[in-house]
Amino acid sequence: MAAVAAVAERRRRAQPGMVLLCLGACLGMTLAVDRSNFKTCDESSFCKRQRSVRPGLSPYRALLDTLQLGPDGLTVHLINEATKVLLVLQLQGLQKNMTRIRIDELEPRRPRYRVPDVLVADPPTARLSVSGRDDNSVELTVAEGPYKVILTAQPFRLDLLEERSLLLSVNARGLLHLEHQRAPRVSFSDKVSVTLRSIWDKIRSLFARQGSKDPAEGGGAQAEDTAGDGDQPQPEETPEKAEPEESGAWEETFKTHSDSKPYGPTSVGLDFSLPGMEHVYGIPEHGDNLRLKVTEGGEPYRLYNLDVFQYELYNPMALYGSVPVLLAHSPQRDLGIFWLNAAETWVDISSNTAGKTLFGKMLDYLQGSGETPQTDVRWMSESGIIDVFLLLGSTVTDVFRQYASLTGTQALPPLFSLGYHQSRWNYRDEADVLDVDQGFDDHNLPCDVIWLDIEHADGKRYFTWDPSRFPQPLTMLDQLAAKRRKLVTIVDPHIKVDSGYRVHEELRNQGLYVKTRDGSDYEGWCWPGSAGYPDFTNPSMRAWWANMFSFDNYEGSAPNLYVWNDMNEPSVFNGPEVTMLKDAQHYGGWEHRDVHNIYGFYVHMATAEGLVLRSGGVERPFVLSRAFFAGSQRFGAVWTGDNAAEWDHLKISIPMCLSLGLVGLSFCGADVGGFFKNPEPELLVRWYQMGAYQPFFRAHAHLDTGRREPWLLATQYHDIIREVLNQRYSLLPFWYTLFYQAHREGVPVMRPLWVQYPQDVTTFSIDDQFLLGDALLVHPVSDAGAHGVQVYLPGQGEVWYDTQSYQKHHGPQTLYLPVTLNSIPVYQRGGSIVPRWMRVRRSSDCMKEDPITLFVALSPQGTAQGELFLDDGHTFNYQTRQEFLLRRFSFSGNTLVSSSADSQGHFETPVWIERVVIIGAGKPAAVVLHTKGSPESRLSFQHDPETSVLTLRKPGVNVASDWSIHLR
Ligand code: MIG
Repeated sequence: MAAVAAVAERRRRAQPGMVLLCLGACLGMTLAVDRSNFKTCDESSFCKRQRSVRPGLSPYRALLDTLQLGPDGLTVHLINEATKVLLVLQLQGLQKNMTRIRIDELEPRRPRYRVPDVLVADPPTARLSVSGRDDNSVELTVAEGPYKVILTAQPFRLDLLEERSLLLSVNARGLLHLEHQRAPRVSFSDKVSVTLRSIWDKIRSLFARQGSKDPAEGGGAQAEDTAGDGDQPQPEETPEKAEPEESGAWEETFKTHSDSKPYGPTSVGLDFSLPGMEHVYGIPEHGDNLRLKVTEGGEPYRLYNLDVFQYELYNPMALYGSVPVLLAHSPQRDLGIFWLNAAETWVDISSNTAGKTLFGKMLDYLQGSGETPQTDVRWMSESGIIDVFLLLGSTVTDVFRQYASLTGTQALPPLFSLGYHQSRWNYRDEADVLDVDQGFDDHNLPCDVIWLDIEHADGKRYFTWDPSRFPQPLTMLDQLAAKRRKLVTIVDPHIKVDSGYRVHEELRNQGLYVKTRDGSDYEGWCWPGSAGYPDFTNPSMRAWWANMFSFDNYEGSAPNLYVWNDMNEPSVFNGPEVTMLKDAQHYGGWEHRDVHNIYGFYVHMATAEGLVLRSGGVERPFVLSRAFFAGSQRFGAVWTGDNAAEWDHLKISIPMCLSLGLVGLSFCGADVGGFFKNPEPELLVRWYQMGAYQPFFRAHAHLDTGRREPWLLATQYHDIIREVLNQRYSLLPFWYTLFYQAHREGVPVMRPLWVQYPQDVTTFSIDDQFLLGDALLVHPVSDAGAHGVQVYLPGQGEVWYDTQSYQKHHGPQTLYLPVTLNSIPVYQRGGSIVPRWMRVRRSSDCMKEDPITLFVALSPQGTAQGELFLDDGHTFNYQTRQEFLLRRFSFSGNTLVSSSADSQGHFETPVWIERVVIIGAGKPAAVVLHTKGSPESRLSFQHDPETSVLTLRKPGVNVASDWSIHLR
């Protein structure tokens, strides 16, 4: 019952009256979010104001006589004809087929936030030149790009064209809406006048009903002081001058919380039209399908990092992380839109074909009468500037690379972190941890990491240990190290306000906490009770934090201890929507409003830096984070938060992780087993089978659930779990290589089918299966009592081999496959080569020098290719000293060749090739091995005519060497 009490306490603090609901949920009723805790677009005043701007003629006009063209791109002023407020547009052609557009106020009263630290560098520009001009437009040509930009002055719009086809238009619907900063109507330092003002506003708005003017614009341009010096604007005391303004513009309340909005309305919005596009993806994190839905008429997708208690599926509500990147796909083309803004953001999607039946669309097509399909995307953010990158493809891989060139690629994880992680809230004490550790050995199951949740710390004071339960952490860590296993401890960003706690004392004394509007330390309610929130947007704070992970500062930590950042949205139990007040103050004078979505990114960044620092820059970090933003892939892994032991939650882990992979965050997983509630054995087994084929593989559970270490299942399930853990561990060389490719090229590890089969319309909405790299197709089983699944095998002329039976199937086809509880369908594509470690041991560290078996699956043409990346598995030496191997294996003309795919890399390793399994091969008369400098030798082999599997025994060559094997 401790758990119920803990959660109940949390709910009590957050929302009195929620206790009953939680108790009900904890007792096993269907879980559901309390939606009233979170804003709808209508309840978020800027979203409502933005959305009330209707498509039509834009009030903005580009002043072509202000146009300037320089090496850094083009600038031109835009005027809002209604308010006469001037904006400045900066347009840059970027190398690699991208365009960047920034729009800001020409003379802002106060500078607007520009998101730092997300871009890895200033993106190299490509020269723009004017290639045409008339009274109302300018045509620009991008030096290295195949595309042109046409700027139309009135109404303002931009069109990006390649050859004669229109790729994308900006402001074609006229939804550009930038709320310029204006003088406040009344003093906000005087609460009385605030109250008076709101009464006044109400009276005025009653009288103003007849007025036809857009109230959001307020006509206040002449009245306001635009000579801002960048400091706090001086409020005016002239309510007489005030025009009616929509409620929420200067002050906003939600439930019991009020947001003082000292700078007034500052939101930005803009639309993008994508002709020819019917399928859009991305903008995680949502508990929703992979393919985004049309939102017009409903709620837009919301991006606002929130700790959503018992989140519901299949809706556009915001969750823990935000990546403002959208991908558009058609059989002809792929595009991306990266909206670099860290404030609360909403995304509306509309389509001219939505609502049309497939039949209707076909009729249109046959009669040639239909419009071209088109998707329109509208972005709305509460503050900041408009800063958007248009990633023009043309292929989806190009889009991945373009985005990676801006925000970086997935950090190369330490090998161990690709193994299996055993977590729960909480392992009680040291003995419990060591028992669990021993349990894996006793049951002959591999495991790399055991996790400790918040109860391990002394009174939720992170960086400390509960003295009675964890009196000897170093001894415990040593014992795990002897098993070649790791420990992860949780370190959350809420710091207990306690004068006896060194972390708090230092942060307070150094002024490193987030501040309230009036400059005192902001305090919120969280696990430790009253807590301060370190201001991670401050570089000095991050440096201080990173330093806390040194072995001296974090007492009881050791090199095999890694870290987990939770609650970094940030979660504040008694804050609005369970997060921080938007008018809280950050480093540089920015409001929390401006930086909200990037807070968690910085926590993750500083923690990862800490782990690098503690080893003097030698060891690669592993940090799991719940909140994230664009670029978080550089710092480690993320997970999908507090899911539930329900079949729908098992299903949704596929589109949730696929969406993250599409926008760069490959290292994604969901709590195996489901966080809330107790899974029935079948669900737990199916979840292991799913999790084993997802990038981050961790079982985790709520404090209040029953224990569920795998051996606690009835014995009939043990072999099944062992089998699936073995499959995971055998595939580690493959996973590791996929992560290296993600790290090097920015391509996702776990991929939607359409990424590999961009022409195949059937793949565009598939949510229940996925690819690992381009080699394995996984169709997990996510229905209770399933006897079979419908598997879609894509690809004209492709063949797929069942990895269990080696049965061969031709694509494209939908195959009904009977299933038992023992396994899930996994296929290897003919044409791929997958490396495996066939002897599963206690942990990945025990296996990393084991010999490799190559699984060569032949295409119908008798060819196959694959890669293998190897290094020491844990340091940066692959980067700093080029100590790695990237091997390429390719099979054609009955010959398998091993060569180096990167001659820069050198790595001495005992790893050798112990076997080659060729799937789809005939029986050769002889098999001959050639290596440099030694005479050719014959290999023994075995051929199974039933399955067409040819097994070559003991080539015995070192994995670093060049060799070839010939089938004669
Ligand atoms: O408010 O640390 O998502 O994985 O076990 C709950 C306790 C706080 C939420 C995390 C979950 C973790 C739990 N945390």
